[in-house]
Amino acid sequence: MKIEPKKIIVMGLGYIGLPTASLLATKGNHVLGVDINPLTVETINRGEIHIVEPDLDILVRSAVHSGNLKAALVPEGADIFILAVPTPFKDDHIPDISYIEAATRTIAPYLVSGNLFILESTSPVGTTERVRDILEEERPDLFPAPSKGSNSRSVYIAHCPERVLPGQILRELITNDRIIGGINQDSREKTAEFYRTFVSGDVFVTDARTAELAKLTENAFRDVNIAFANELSLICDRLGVDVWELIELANRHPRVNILQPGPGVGGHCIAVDPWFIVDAAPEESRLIRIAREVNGNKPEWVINKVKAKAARFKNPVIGCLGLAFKANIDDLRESPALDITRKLIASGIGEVMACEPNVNDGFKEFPLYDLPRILQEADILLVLVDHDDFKTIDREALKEKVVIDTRGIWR
Ligand code: SAJ
Repeated sequence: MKIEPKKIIVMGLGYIGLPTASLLATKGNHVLGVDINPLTVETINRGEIHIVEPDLDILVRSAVHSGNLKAALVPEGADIFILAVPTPFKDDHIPDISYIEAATRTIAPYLVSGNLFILESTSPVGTTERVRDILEEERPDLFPAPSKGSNSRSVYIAHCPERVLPGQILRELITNDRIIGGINQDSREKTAEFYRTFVSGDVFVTDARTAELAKLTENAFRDVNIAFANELSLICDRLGVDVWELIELANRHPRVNILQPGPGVGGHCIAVDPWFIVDAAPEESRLIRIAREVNGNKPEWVINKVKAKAARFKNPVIGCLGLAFKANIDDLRESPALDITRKLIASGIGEVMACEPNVNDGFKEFPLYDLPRILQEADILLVLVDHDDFKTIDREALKEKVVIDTRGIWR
């Protein structure tokens, strides 16, 4: 079956919007990516990228050179509008959907009957309905009277949460199953039809609220499971048991699959999204809240470990290995490794030398050192990220050093 190319607007050219826009463009669609940052727009229009993700540079270059991907500061008329703007939280962990609201209002004047409006941003429950209400308020002409039935709306609105893993975005954009939460039956079907043009995974349809909560649930599930591993690491430390060996052995049980402890949970998703559930149902979300607290407190525990070891030295050199929020990426957002390193520097308990092989000259907050130099000079080595670069070092270099390995890579 030949698929008709569509004109598509993607609002927000970040870690989700840019790969999505580029992929859709390489499938023959005419895509305009819209971002409020002029530098981002200029960079993409040159066929370059402003974020690091494997193979994204190649995809963007080819999409821009084919003429199917352009970037701009303002949208225009199209068949399909996709929102991929951030949903951070405010103080007290209250979700901030203002970027979604603003992008919805920006798009409203360009909508015509038959358009598809898709919210991909991770969203608190009720956000898709809020989007519908904003569009109805801004464009009553597009929403026929209720007497004509709930399926007679002439703009189709759905939530289709992104689920891709940073580091594997391009593959997962195609292979992951997708959940479509339509505001009504027609919206579900139209949106599912569109995703089936470029997704090889299964596409499931449901209502908008279920789709919203499904995405939050996936990340809360992972957070709770990492919290279990992090709590075990504290218990093991107290009882003198090697947590890595313990988990390896327990995982030999056919129905046990414990995740790995670390210095805390970072990134812009797992450390954020569970709060959207807690905010919506605080009395019921006791386990989810506690898990967030367990993971949130882990950096402080690591810092106290380092302080206890440092007390044995006079002005020790502390080598912090890794700043990214997880292995083999350059992303520093909500990174516990960065948080710990900053606090160790501020504490003045010794000289801190940090190493992050995936970050280049752009990082100016404090000096970075290469791994051999740190291995030579540090009294205390603190492993914060399980980058491949750190795994292969000669164990001889660790002799005479105090090692605090929060990721268990040097066992
Ligand atoms: N982590 C551990 N131990 C583990 C696994 C992870 O400490 O066993 C830590 C990592 O080091 C990192 C944090 O958790 O600091 C999060 O890393 P991650 O790889 O678990 O997840 P993200 O944040 O990169 O991506 C998640 C994914 N969600 C799930 O796996 C349920 C991804 O599929 C989502 O699309 C993404 O959040 C998102 O955008 O919501």
